[in-house]
Amino acid sequence: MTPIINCIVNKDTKKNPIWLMRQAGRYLPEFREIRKKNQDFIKLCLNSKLSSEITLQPIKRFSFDAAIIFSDILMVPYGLGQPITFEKNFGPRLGNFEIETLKEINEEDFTNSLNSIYNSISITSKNPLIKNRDMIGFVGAPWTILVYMINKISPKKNKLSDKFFEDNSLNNILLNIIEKFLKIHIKNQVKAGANVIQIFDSWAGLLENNISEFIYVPTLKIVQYVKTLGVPVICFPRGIKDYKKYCELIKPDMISIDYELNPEKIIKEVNIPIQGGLDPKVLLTDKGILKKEVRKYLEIFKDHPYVFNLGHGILPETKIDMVNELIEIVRNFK
Ligand code: 1CP
Repeated sequence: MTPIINCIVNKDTKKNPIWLMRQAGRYLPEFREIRKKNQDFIKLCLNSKLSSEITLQPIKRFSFDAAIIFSDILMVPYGLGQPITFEKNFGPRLGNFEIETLKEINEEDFTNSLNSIYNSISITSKNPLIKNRDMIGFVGAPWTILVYMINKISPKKNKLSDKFFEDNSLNNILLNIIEKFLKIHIKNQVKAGANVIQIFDSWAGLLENNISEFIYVPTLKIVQYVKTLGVPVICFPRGIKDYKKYCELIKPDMISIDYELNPEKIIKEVNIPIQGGLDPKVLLTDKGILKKEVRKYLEIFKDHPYVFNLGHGILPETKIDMVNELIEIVRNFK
């Protein structure tokens, strides 16, 4: 059994598997090397050979227990025909779309436009390096995808505009379309060889009201769908205020926690396997602080099925040496 499945299915507490969110990314010199020659980020995500190579980079270097496919949550809006570019030091910038055009997109068109991602999963999952490791596929949660599609840039630079909730009928039509294609995207990834699905709700914490309408109801539909495919689903509702309620309503197979959440509180509140938590900024400090902080999580979760991970993506300025140290601490803990 692969490490994450073992943790989820057998509730094994003897070992803590480890992987890091955004492990295939900018803190790696070998990634930056490829990125320099491939300025168009979308094209890079759609290059099966390079995407597979990037996915395997952190496995080769650190021997993590899971690989996560190099792609992006915003490939779904791209597959729906919404223009999108990634600008240096700015992030994603999305263009306009016509709801009537979106309504006409069918499964085949969508799948064709993202086929190279599925191909990349297929190539990667057959690589000998993935033997005995998990191959994680992923999507953004409906709410987070809606935020990017409507807001068109990262909301952290702009908060959510007041206009966001102005046209709720548009939001609802769009949510239905997003749900439909997230399911297709998940199904295609599983068919290609993903054995775990993670749902990133990076902007869950932005929502003060209407949490049921925009988070619980649509996410539950996606989670239930993943379960019908027979693969476990990990949810990461970053910044959500009430993790307990989220877990009770959504029932993911594993909950990934953000760094603002008190780990001593969550362990009393939920009884499903837990992942993550460590503040990625701790990797920018020194080895003494790192050891103390990492051991804090390992101690708290020592009798609970726990996958070691961060409480958000690894930062681009992270030093390789600190990642090596982190792995050392986790692997030598038990
Ligand atoms: O070189 C570069 O500039 C590209 C940086 C980069 C990378 C390496 C982006 C742009 N996306 C990715 C890959 C990526 N994105 C992965 C690959 C696998 C891995 O984790 O190793 C994954 C899982 C994602 C998921 C993703 N994309 C999320 C959810 C996780 C999170 O960090 O909250 C989000 C919000 C995005 C959108 C996105 N992609 C990239 C940027 C700069 C952003 C915007 C982030 C923001 O709005 O703040």
